[in-house]
Amino acid sequence: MKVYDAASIRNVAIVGHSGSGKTQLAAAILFDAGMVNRLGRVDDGTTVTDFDDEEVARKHTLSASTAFAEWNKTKLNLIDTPGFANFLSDARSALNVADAALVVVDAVSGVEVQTEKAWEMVNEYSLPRFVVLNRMDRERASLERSLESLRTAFGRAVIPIQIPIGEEKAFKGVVDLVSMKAFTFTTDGTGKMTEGALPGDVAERATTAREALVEMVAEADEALMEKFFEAGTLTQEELVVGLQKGIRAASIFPLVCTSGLQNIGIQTLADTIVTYLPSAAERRVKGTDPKARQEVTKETTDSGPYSAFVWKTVADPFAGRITMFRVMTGTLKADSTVHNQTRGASERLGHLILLQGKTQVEVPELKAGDIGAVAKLKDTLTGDTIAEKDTILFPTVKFPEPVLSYAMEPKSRGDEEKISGSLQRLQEEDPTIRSSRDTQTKELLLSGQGQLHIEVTVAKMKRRFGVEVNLKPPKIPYRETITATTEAQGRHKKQTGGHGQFGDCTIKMEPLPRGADFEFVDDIFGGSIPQQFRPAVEKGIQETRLRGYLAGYPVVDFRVTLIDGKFHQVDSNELSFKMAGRIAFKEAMSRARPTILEPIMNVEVYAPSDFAGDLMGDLNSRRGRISGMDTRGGMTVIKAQVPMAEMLTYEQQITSATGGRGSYHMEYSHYEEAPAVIQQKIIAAAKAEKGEEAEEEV
Ligand SMILES: Nc1nc2c(ncn2[C@@H]2O[C@H](COP(=O)(O)OP(=O)(O)OP(=O)(O)O)[C@@H](O)[C@H]2O)c(=O)[nH]1
Ligand SMILES: [Mg+2]
Repeated sequence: MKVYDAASIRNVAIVGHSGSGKTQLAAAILFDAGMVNRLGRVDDGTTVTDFDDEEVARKHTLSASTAFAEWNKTKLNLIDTPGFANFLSDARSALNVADAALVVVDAVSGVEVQTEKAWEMVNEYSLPRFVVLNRMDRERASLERSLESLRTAFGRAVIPIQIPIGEEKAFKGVVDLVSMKAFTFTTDGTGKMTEGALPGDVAERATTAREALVEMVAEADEALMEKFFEAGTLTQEELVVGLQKGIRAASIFPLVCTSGLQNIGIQTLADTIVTYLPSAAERRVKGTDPKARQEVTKETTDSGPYSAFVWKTVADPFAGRITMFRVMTGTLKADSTVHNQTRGASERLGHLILLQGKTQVEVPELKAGDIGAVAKLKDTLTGDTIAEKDTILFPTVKFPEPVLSYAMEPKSRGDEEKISGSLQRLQEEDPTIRSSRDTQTKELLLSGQGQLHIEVTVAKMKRRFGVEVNLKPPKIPYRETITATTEAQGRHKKQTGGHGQFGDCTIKMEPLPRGADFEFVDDIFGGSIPQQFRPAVEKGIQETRLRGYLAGYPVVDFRVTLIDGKFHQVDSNELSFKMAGRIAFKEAMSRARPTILEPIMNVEVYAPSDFAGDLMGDLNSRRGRISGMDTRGGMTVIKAQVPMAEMLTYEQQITSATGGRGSYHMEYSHYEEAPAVIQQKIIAAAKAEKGEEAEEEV
């Protein structure tokens, strides 16, 4: 593969709702460009970009991947991204290193939930974009209806620069409204294209559509507007230039028509990418000067200091770590040593590679604007800047916090270490998962963006690292506390033969505010307990309080004051006072009106306003307290505080209630006393579990 410079590179992220045909489109472009010798199909698991076992098995993209094609002397770097909500942060990472986006829309469904989310993300990065109206060959596919939904969602700047020839099953090509030429394709998947004059039945529609396009382009540019008024129309050249400008200014979103599966309209799409979308050279590279701590802007040129941004990492059990980056400035050379500016470490680059899905193609160097990869870096992770020392640092990407956790149980005993090892590797490639040990429940937790995300992570663990776990909803980390002040005495005494044991203490126990945990105050006046034994009383209480009183959860937010006690010259020792502490604690608890605390979450629900009523009703039934409501556009944000225990099944609920249009986020807020009925259930469950454990031990 030849090395390209920025002016002849187009970096394009393919985004959109799941199932709109992004992966299939990439497959068709790669086939038409001769990069692969057969047209890969998602349904056969033969596409370039869905190569991971999980992707093949599920027929969905779960992770962004890159491919490249040579088209009209230009290198197209295509980044295929997932459409599923759980994996959208990967689309964001891809957009971060792309110079333009193809927003793929299903011609039958029109705009869908993730189309809107993808669009918002493309806005975040202010990228020029095309709408690719795909699956035009399907029954009930319609340009008119889709355009209506697109314009409702994204405004009238969405405008066709092609119209289809033939409908549904008979879809066989497109009219390019700029050149007013017809391109028809064979339907055997080979993509053989014939260029010709307009068929009679579409000529009229094409003329009307072209007029609308010309007007839109003229509107977006003053100089063109004048020409348009003078001449009554625009020349083809003027139209091309006007479109190029309008696309860059995000004032025009051109729409093209395709069928990725039938390989129709794909070559015309590739032409459009080359003609209209910005080259990598147009990007202004932004970062901070690490020394001056000031923002710097640079041109994308291959001379001068090198810099690259790491946008993704893949944990391959065989090839090791694969680091994917975009060269931002300068030139990276194979077999050289580079500097990781983020970590202040040096890294040895081995082979530089281009990734055609999973296939690695070696190149001697990569120039500014290109996207490539390198294997086996030691310290470099996603978000890092590789750059000549102290020249530039790129902003890191913020990944979303996990919204859902499951508890993991190893299928075979002793696999814990393998689990954490493989999770650590997977975390490198997916910064949106977290694993942790709950200090209280002792469970190993896996947290992620949703149920599917967690399931896929577990499946990857099994396939790649051979580690199997069972998933179950996590235990709720309840706590116990007291509500009344009491005093109690604890006496431990054993005097049967030989050396005896004796310890005696009196404590005062009082409630403290939430979050205060546990305090121990030594308030003994005089020597009723010798100094050296007093810490033993505290130790005894500490150990017991962590084992709980009502249902086995730690007792928190109380103070114990040691006020009195007795000791024996010979029989008293540390152990005796520890025991005395325990007894006093239990005695005090029995009268301190203990109660159970449950964790409360701050929840934010985001959904189309039509669902607001239902969702609030549902939150109420989950013992939630609505604390605020806000509308943005057609969307409503509901804020509420809801007990964690009621949120375990929320993902399924919100997905089914809103047809996948709603999403939510939650984080821990505080602990609160659980209602009496709930407490009874918690206590009963704890007893049942204890019974089981006892049985197991037998
Ligand atoms: N009829 C028809 N089917 C298509 C077309 N493009 C894709 N498909 C089918 O639609 C399904 C989804 O296609 P994909 O390419 O996997 O869609 P995607 O957008 O990549 O989906 P995610 O990876 O989940 O985001 C597959 O069964 C494809 O065969 C098309 O142009 N026409
Ligand atoms: Mg896909």
